[in-house]
Amino acid sequence: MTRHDWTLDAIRAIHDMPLLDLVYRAATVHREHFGDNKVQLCSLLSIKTGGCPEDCKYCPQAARHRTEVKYQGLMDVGEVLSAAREAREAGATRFCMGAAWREVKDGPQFDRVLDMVRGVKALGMEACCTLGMLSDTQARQLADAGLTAYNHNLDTSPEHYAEIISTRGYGDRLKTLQSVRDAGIQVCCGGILGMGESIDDRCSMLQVLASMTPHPESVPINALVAVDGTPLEGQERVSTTEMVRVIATARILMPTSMVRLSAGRLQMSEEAQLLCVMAGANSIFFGEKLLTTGNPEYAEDMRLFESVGIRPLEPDVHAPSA
Ligand code: SAM
Ligand code: DTB
Ligand code: SF4
Repeated sequence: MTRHDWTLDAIRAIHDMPLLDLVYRAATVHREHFGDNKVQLCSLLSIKTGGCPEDCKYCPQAARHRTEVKYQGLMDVGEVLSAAREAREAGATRFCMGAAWREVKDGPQFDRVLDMVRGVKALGMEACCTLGMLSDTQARQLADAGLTAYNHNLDTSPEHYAEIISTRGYGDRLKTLQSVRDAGIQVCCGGILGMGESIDDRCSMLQVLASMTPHPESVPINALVAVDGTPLEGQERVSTTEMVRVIATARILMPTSMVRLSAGRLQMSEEAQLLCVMAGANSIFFGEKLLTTGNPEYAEDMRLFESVGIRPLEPDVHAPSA
């Protein structure tokens, strides 16, 4: 039975349990619902990079931050599909395309993204996009093109949001997520740890996610990658135990969701990553780059997983909008 009515106190009590009890409980829930040693391999490509008008304090792609990110306009369909083919050969079952846009604008660029989605689906992979805010109609067009999932993160709690982003509100995020859900596309929604938020903020964000009906099918948990030139450049790195606590709590609250250990793996030891997997993470981004920052080497990831008997998950051919 999945629940959608968790109180903040109940979530905080889970989050604060002695670590061994917490990981044991999360691993038990994980085993009940998945019972395998599989991790989903997702590939990520930045199809439009930098120059974003938003002011997200963590993001190297915001035009107003002086970072080393180079602007790159929307890629061609052919280029994107050859990257997707390569990712499939390396074992990816999901191909995610990210654009540094505030929102989707109708026109030739959106039409090109729709072609990319059709192309990725034709390769037999799950297709995912993260393009900023969407209207109901745009969400339906993406669904018609065969999009499996749409990534749109809450990033932090409703209480902490204004500290991080001023150019849009929490309500805008929730509205896009509803358009995605209404269009029959799977929801991929999570957040970032290490942006100066309190433990209550982390629990509050998890409460918003767990109150969605149904729960988001995938929940990315990112550790802030503090990039030079962004307002959060000096933030201290989030500790392994803090990551593990949030991943384990997410697993307990949302037992059937894929919990993705997303940004920040390059800064973690192999053991720390395995702890996250033991606490219920069952999906990662692989490949040497996330959108603009580094990620562990593919061969290193494969060697690690093989050495501990973790296998890649097969593609979900029964995904709702497949
Ligand atoms: N522009 C779209 C949007 O904001 O929804 C899509 C792309 S945006 C880069 C996707 C997500 O990447 C953000 O919501 C945030 O959670 C994550 N992200 C961006 N920069 C990050 C960083 N430095 N560290 C960790 N996660 C980050
Ligand atoms: C998500 O939650 N994490 C990914 C994906 N969704 C799009 C992005 C991480 C970006 C990390 C910073 C960068 O590489 O630019
Ligand atoms: Fe733009 Fe997305 Fe980066 Fe915010 S997170 S600045 S919306 S690319």
